[in-house]
Amino acid sequence: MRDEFQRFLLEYQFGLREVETKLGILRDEFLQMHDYNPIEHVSSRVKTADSLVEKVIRKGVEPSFDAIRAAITDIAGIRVTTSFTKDAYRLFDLLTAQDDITIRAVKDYIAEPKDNGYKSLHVIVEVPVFLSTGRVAVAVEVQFRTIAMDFWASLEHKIYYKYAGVVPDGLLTELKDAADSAALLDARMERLHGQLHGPGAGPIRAV
Ligand code: 0O2
Repeated sequence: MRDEFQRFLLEYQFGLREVETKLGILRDEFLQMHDYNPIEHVSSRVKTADSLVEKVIRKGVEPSFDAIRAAITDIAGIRVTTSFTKDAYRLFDLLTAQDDITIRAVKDYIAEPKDNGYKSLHVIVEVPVFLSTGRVAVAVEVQFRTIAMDFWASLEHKIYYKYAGVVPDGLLTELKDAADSAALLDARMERLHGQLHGPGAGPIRAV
């Protein structure tokens, strides 16, 4: 059972590697062709066994590999941090347009931020992984966000855990204000960047 579980998680490790490679290729191509790096930072993780078991129980998922595969879509997760909002969308477009990638779900919290101020573009993709036993489609959650959105989300996450989910109202209001300031900063930086590189240049030009 333990071996089977390790193998199950290994598939997600491989899925991450595939998507990381795709993002790395896009970044290197942009650097080479346009002297521009659209990606500030990429981080990835496979959920720990404990955290996966906790989520399976919390969501009432049947404890079988097939049921977990179908219901828990963030076992493999990648976070792509960009300088500008336009880069987040452009990278999303370039990744999801690849013909071996299948989109399972999209949540655009940049266009429609959560009530607490959270912004990020989430996509669950399926990427093929070729094992000795054949091809498997592995779900990977990719979150695209700017540095400002990421800064806010990291702090909010820490506060949320510090208060065990029951954050005082005053702090919630401050967090929402901070999210609004981060959004203004994003807009301002993108405008300045546009001025520097000429109208319509955009952070990433079409390939
Ligand atoms: P971790 O440790 O980052 O993995 P799900 O619970 O995933 O089945 P949900 O909540 O509808 O379904 O998914 P959603 O909205 O796509 O959010 C999933 C992830 O987005 C979270 O994963 C966080 O990483 C991030 N996220 C979503 N909302 C917030 C928010 O309000 N604040 C912050 N800081 N991050 C958020 P996990 O599993 O919660 O955590």
